[in-house]
Amino acid sequence: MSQTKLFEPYKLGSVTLSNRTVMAPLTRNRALAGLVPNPLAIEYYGQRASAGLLISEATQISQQGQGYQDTPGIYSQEQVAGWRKVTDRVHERGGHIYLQLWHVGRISHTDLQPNNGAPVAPSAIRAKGKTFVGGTFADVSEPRALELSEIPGIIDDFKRGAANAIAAGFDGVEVHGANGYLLEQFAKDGANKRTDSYGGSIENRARLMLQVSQAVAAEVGAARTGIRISPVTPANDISDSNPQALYDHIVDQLSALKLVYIHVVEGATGGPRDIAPFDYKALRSRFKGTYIANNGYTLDLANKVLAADDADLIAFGKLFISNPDLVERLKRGAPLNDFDKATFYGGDAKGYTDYPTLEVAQAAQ
Ligand code: 8OZ
Repeated sequence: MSQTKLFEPYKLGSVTLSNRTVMAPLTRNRALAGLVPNPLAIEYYGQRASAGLLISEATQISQQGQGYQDTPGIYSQEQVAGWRKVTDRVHERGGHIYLQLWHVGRISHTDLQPNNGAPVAPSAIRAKGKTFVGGTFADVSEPRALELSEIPGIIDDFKRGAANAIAAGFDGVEVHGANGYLLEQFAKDGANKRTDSYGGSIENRARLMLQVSQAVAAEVGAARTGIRISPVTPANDISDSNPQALYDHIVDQLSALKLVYIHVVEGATGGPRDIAPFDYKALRSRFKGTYIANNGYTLDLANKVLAADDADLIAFGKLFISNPDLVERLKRGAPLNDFDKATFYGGDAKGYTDYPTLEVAQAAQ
């Protein structure tokens, strides 16, 4: 079995990635006033530019799309200017970076919403779960069901976010269609009880995710538009009665839209890969573009999956938090730094920009 494919270049749309690792989108809650990226983010992403592709932390497309404190946005010119410094640094270091476009839907709190209103959702069903707001964990708020007349505005917000991301220098965008947020809330029947053209059948429930994907692709080009999906994750209290049929349909349509990639969270996000039976190879063969595999990957599993041609790229999350030079460490079979969960969400440079590279760690010995 080839042990080297992970470190071979890969052509993604119009850019050539230096290897097949991807830094997964990772929420870090360190944005500053105006929800502008923290200047530390320039260093944080820059330190990790040897990944084949970086995907930014989830970034809300509107105030309504925010669900946690201190997450960055991509709807104001100040936010665009802040992100520009990040993309410039990544490009200076030879890397590539996509921005993840996010609307949380019902996973939010009135304290974060415009005029302290209710978060929006396909249906007025409150998720069992917490968000982080005002420095503490709080139950998510009771949402209200979106009016049919509001849906075009949400699609427009995604389009604006995509255009802003390109203006900020990103190489492309990833639609956040995963982890129990708005687009997955529409797609899955545990959260969507609508009786209009966005509810009921698989076609109707998938409609918003596909319309957003199409609109974003029309705005910035399908060759710069990817999407993240999580067919069986229970994250944020989401569920569906027939995920295989749902995602077979979604992925057929995404392939027809010629999106550059699907980024698939296999299993429970950040948890067991085998939480529910699901045929990921069916998605792989239905989708003509690039397949990025994610969730719980080790070097061994990455090598196996690439050798079997079951994925094109492998996304690593937590390992990239604690190892800025993850690619070099994997190449050398070097030990990896442990991650500190206490500094994942919020805070300063500690647990953010201070994880040592192999070189620094060895010099300090
Ligand atoms: C962890 C904490 C808050 C948000 C996701 C954007 O799961 C997230 C997220 C992760 O996709």
